[in-house]
Amino acid sequence: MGHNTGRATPTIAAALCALVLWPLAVQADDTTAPGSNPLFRDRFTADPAPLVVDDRLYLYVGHDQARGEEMFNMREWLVYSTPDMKTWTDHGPIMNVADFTWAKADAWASQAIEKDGRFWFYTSVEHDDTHPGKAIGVAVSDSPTGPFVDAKGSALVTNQMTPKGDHSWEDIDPTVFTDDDGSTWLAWGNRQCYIARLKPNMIEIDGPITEITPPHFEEGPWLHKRGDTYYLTYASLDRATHTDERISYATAPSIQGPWTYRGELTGSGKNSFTIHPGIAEFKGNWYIFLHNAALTIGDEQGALGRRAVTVEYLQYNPDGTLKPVVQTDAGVSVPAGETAH
Ligand code: FUB
Repeated sequence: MGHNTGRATPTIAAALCALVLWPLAVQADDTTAPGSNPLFRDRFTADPAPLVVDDRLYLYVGHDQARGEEMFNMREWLVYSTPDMKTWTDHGPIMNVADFTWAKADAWASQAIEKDGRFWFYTSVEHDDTHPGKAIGVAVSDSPTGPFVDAKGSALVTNQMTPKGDHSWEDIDPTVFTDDDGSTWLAWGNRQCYIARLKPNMIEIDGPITEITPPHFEEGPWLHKRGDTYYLTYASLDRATHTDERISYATAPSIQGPWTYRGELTGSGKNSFTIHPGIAEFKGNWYIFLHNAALTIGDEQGALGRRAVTVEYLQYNPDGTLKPVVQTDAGVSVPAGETAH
């Protein structure tokens, strides 16, 4: 063996040591080990949004069926769940774009939360020609696995409600967060980032829509809180230096800000222009779900619309800032803190 070159005979201690370390090395290199990336390999998935309910973590994703030259072909959302971040149950589709009668295409990014015993699913779609452009819909279910039904019968946010933006896909990528006082907030956007409070009925905006666009904001905001600190994590694009999105974040002492930019958290997703964060604490660890385009299925290779969701540990410094995250093949198949890729 190459690593023994120069030694006449390995000692028994060295041999025992190698035997003890060998399973770890194999696990780190084994890209099929439970918890390794990408999480789901039989279809293309994007825009992961975790939700913890009791002792399971549910993961909502968009299903991309793009082929050939198509960029995206997303018509439905799927949900998976896990009790341990290693074994996943496929619960299938929870909703189709057609279930929003006023929408005509594009099952883009979403997030579900639980409130008052029901599950509320906020998502991005293309509105029909009565309100041209992207829009945000809200659906509801009594179960995290659906089925979800349109809760409002019309869009919660349309392109016309945010006149500042000069493009039609400004109103996408909702993130929803319930604060300690019980108020629930919706943030969203592309190029501009907005936040608004929701009424207790969860299907109407309550008060003003406020712009909170942090530096290099592109899309995909995600709100969460740890201790006294609020986090706004998002897909960023510094056009002066990068060609693909990365993840950046800001923090604040309250949901209403002020937000302080904290810099980049990740690099770009492999082969992918987009990247999209979803964050949750589950059974004592924090996780950040992302996507890249490293998966190949048959002839269909990773590309703009052929993405696959991944997960990494999310770790905090003592001052509450986030440790840089690297997208790895090993994912959470190895314990937190190990660096195997
Ligand atoms: O998956 C469609 C769109 O691409 C999402 O809404 C964005 O966040 C980006 O990931």
